[in-house]
Amino acid sequence: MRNAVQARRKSSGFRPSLSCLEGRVLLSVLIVDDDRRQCPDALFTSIQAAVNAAQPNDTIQVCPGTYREQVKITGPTKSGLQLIAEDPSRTTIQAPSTWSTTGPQAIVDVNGARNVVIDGFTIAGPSQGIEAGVAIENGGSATVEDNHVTQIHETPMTGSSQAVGIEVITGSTATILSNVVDNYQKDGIFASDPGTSATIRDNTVVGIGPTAVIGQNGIEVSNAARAVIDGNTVSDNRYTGPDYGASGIITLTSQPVTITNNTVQRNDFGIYLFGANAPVVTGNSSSKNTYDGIDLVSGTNHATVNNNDSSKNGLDGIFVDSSSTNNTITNNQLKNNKQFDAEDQSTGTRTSKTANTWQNNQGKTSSPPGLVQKGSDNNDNGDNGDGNDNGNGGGHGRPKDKGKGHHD
Ligand SMILES: [Ca+2]
Repeated sequence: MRNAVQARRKSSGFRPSLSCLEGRVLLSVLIVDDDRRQCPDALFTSIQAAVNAAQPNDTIQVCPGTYREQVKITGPTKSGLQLIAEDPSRTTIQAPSTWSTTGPQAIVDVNGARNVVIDGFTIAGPSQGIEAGVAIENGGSATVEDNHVTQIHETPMTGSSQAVGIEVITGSTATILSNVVDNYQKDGIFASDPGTSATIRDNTVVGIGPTAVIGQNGIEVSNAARAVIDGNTVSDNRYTGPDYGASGIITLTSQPVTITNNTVQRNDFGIYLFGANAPVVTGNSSSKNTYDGIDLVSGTNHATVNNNDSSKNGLDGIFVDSSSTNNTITNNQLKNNKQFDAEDQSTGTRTSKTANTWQNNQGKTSSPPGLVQKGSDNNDNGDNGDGNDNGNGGGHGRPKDKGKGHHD
């Protein structure tokens, strides 16, 4: 293993060289400790100093401490770097007092470097003008795993849409796995722009609860990004101001998005598909949201929505607007939703003269009638299950949702 101290000592008898290995790469572990208490032999006291010294594919082991700095991992000479801490509760990268004059004000910024790993940190604001806890940008790629990304906001929190926990933008790729993201300003996790692709799995994303300051979203995919969103728990994104709502999971992209096995609760909208093309929404639980559990709106077409549980929402279990057609909605469990378990405002030649196919959905109330059936374990003595006794669903005060890129 290359020793960085020896590499600098020309008097040393052994002077390691990478070039003589001809195609093989000798990997280093660069050790960082802010105060050299946990790791007395650490060569570096700042993470950025270790990044600057690292060769591609090196490991940077960060010992417990608080690192008040911006970490910039820029360009192909930093590809493959692995920044590893053992325990987020003991190792914090704190927003710096001054930011780099170039690039986004992100605490950790992966800019064009590929196959970077960020694992095991607390990454924390707040800071004025902050854009992200972690940014992957300009064609970079990274795995962001087992971190706690928190307080990515200004002080006091403002209505500015720029601050998000983790962002994947400008044609970048990321796997975002098993992080806790909370106390963010606009979004917990944000993927955007053509060529961007994100796998967002097993994260816990928690908004600040009811607020009139900003319409938050837990996970947002927009502007031609694609994403797999699986196994996350997303809650407490609620906007109490006028005109807009906040979402647990929102897609504003026509690129493929798969939303599976998430638990989404206590948001304004649970899962909100806006102009989506052939999204797959399967196996999610969406409950206790202010408005709807699942929305298909603004020309969401060819969606597959099946085996979801949508219950105890303030308006509908599943809502489809008049512009969303050719969707297939099957085998969902829709219970105890205050307005309708299922509502479809489209018109066409499919189920109940809507433009969509509804089959084997269990519920009690729908508009128009016939979108749901009562389950065999349901002993209510009602009629055929259409339960259309709650009005026509128009004018019920459902606000628009609003993504990061949608300004007032
Ligand atoms: Ca330390």
